[in-house]
Amino acid sequence: MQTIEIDAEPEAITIELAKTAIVIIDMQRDFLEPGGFGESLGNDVALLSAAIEPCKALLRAARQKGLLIIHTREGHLPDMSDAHKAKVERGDPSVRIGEMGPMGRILIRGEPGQDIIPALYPQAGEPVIDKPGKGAFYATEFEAILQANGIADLIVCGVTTEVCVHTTIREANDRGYRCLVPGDCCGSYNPEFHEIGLRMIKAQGGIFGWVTDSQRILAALA
Ligand code: C5J
Repeated sequence: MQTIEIDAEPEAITIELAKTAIVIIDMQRDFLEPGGFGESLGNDVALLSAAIEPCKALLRAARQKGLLIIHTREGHLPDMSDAHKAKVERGDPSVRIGEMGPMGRILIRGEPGQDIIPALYPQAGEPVIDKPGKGAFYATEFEAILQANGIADLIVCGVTTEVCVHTTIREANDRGYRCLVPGDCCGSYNPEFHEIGLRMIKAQGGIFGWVTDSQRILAALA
């Protein structure tokens, strides 16, 4: 069983590759491309694109090493029975969840905008978790997949740092998973939230997990 040490803050972390999953959170067209959910909320979606190449490099190395790779997509059933009123009724009514946009109905499963961006598209066999919430655990099969694969540690990438990445690692931390977050593989519409979000994870001795970058993970995997 291969064990590697990855340089990180607040300290280096040693992981067993067979017990580690890469989790790519919500790298969806709805968040990263114009005309989707992210833009409908008034955000500059271009701010998230810096995370694409680091994620791509990490995915390439992880696939070579045979790590479990799990992708998530935020979104709702076409009848929106899994979308709380409190979530839907926010923002401009013409561009809310379920309304028609240039990439189909906003944040609805099966619509082009809800799918993962082509640059990071899942390969056959990689689980894709459709989640109605911000975290990957709520109302999904995520934890069952982790348990079935004997996963203890997560390397969590994706968008946005302070929303779905944070919610997922906080939930994972409470369930006993160690989370390592490569900051350059994450992104936010608000760069300040991204920076502070990363600082929050590693503060207080790593209260929610560890923070590193793709280069340090790639060096450890090489
Ligand atoms: C948001 C996410 N920000 N994937 N979703 O609504 O972070």
